[in-house]
Parts: sequence; C-alpha cells; structure tokens
Amino acid sequence: MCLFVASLIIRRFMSKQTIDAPPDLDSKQLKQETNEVKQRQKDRLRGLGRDQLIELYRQMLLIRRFEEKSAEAYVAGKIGGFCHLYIGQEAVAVGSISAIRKDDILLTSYREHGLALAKGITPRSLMAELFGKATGCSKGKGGSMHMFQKDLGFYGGHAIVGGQIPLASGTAFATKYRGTDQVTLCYFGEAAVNQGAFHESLNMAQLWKLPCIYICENNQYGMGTSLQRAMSLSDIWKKACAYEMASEFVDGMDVLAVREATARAVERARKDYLPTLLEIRTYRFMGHSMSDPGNYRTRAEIEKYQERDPIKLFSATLLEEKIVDNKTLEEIDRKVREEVEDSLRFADESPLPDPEELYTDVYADPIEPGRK
Ligand SMILES: Cc1ncc(C[n+]2csc(CCOP(=O)(O)OP(=O)(O)O)c2C)c(N)n1
Ligand SMILES: [Mg+2]
Repeated sequence: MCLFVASLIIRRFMSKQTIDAPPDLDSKQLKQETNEVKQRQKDRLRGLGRDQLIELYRQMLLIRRFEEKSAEAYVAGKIGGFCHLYIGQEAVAVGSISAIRKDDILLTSYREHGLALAKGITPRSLMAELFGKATGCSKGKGGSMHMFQKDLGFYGGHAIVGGQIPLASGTAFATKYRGTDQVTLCYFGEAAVNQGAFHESLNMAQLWKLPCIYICENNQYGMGTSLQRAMSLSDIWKKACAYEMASEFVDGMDVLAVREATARAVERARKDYLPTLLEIRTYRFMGHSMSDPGNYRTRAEIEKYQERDPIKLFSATLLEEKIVDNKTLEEIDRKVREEVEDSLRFADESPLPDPEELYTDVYADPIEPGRK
C-alpha cells in the first residue's frame, strides 16, 4: 500500500515537471533559425576589421575557458561559497562591452565572471579572487559574487537579485550631475524584472533622463523556475513602454547583434542622456550555480540551445567568410588556455588575506580606532 501511494506521488511529481517545463523545441526549426542567424551575423560583419573580429572571438573564448577551469577548481575545493558560471552567455558581455568606452561604468549580478573579464579585470586577478586570495580584485574578501574594480568602472558583483538596478541609476545620476558623458551599463537576469526596484529605477531614469542602459540577460530561468511560470508578460522589452523608454529585443547568441544594439543605446545615452532597456535573449548551458543538479530542464533542451552556441556560431561565420582559418582559431585557443592555466598557478601561489584585513575596506571613509 505504502509503495503504491509513493509511486502515485512520484508519478504526480514527474508529470507536474513535464507540464511545468517550457514547450519543447523543434530541432529542424532550430537548425533553420541557426542558419538564418548566421546569415544575419554575416551581414553585420561589414565595418569591422579583422583584428576587431578576432578580438571579439578571443574574449568569448577566454570567458569560456576561464569558466571551465573555474568549475574544475570549484569541484577540487579551491573555490568556496557560491559560484555561478556564464557559459552560454559570452556574447552578451563581449558584444555589449565592445560598444562602450573604458571609463564607462558597469554593474551586474553575481553571474559576473564573464563581464569582469570583458571589462578588463585580468584572469589572474579574477581567479585569485575566486580562490579568496589577497591578490584578487576584491583582495580575496569578495569571492565569486563580489568582484569589484573601481579604476576599470566595474562596480560589482551584487548578490541580491535586482539590488544593482537602483545603484546603476545612481551612478548614471552621478555622472550626469558631474557633467561627464560616461554611460552606465546595468546587467541583471530576467527574474530581477519582477522586483519593484526594477520598475522604480526605470521610472526615475526616464523621468530624470539618466544615461543608463538596462540590460536584461534573459537566460529564461531564475534558478529552477522558467520565465513562463513566473512572469505574466514575458516579453521583457515591452515593459519599457510603461515608462515611455526606448527598448529593443536582441539575439544574445549573436555577438555582433548585441554590439550593434548596445551601440545604439550608448549613442542615445551619451548624446541625449536617455536610458534604454535591452532584452537580450540568451541561455545558460550550466546549472544556476555549481550546486544545481538542473532537474528542471531536459538534456535535450540544453543540447538544442547548444546548436546556437555563440562561440560556435561566430567561429563558423569567421571561417565561412574566410576571415580566419582553422590554424588561427587553434592558435587563439592555445594562447587562451595558457592564460587561464597561468591564472590558476597565480591564484594557487598567492597568499591568503592577512587577518588584519578583516577590518579594512568596510567603509569608504573609515573612522580610525580611538578617533572621537
Ligand atoms: C532579493 C533576492 N531574492 C532571492 C534571491 C535568491 N536567488 C538567487 S539567484 C535567483 C534567481 C535569479 O535569476 P535571474 O535574475 O534570472 O538571474 P540568473 O541567475 O538567471 O542569471 C534567486 C531567486 C536573492 N539572491 N535575492
Ligand atoms: Mg535568468
């Protein structure tokens, strides 16, 4: 009897999982779409030099290899705490950051390694931070979710879902107030869109004309919950209409599409102090974090999206258009792997933070002990 009840519960659970899963994808349709995307990407090559294109490819590959090694180091127990990988989303970071200046400002969530690399934090500094070492960009006190490097305009790394959105409106307000023409890029996942902070920020940004670009990296899942189960209006770009803000839907698997859409938004922000909402549709190939077994989606679904792998797509475009040959791509991969290996050695050999450091960097202008 007990066994019968248990099997009913399990069956009910299993069938619920199937009902809740997003609609299955048609492989044929996906292949056709991939070809169309490739054609569109080829059309976007114009105006970009060979070196620029290779650099976009190199950066995406660096992120991919860095994340693969981070996963290994995590499993080996070298990285503590949470660790959210960016594999699958590389085109979003590389495409958008290639459209801004070095002195522009960026804020993001905890899924930040790729954005940090694209903004210029070195693999050494990043890996050391993951290892909790004193040579890391946050002196080993932040870890995976709290990378920070002010001189590169990388203002975190925020673990509270949506917490960075009002902060980004704040940095955009500050740069406008100071009369600079810097823009702020604010990245967040689609689950953050249901937070009040998102709506309050967009309202103020449009009302006060803030040079902020709100970039929703829509990877279609918030932890184990698919977008369809959590949001009444899942076309996120449409939400900008409520604030009379400009918005665009962008293919996040095409690095050049992301670059172009961001460039349009940057122009609007720099010239006219106007904000934009970009919904960049992407997909994460790994679990939500290193501890996620990923039971909420099927292997088949992941494999189908891997057909649209942004790195695979871009290398195919570069090869077919004879911008690079296989030998060049292999050489880039070899150099990138070396750079990541070097970052691992550096992180391993670096010292842990001094216990005295526990009390530093807590406040920007700390009160000295004993000062009245
Ligand atoms: C305010 C708040 N609520 C809940 C959590 C727990 N939490 C961590 S990540 C996450 C899902 C966020 O998904 P999404 O915004 O789509 O970003 P993604 O992880 O897909 O990049 C949740 C609910 C949190 N960190 N902060
Ligand atoms: Mg998400």
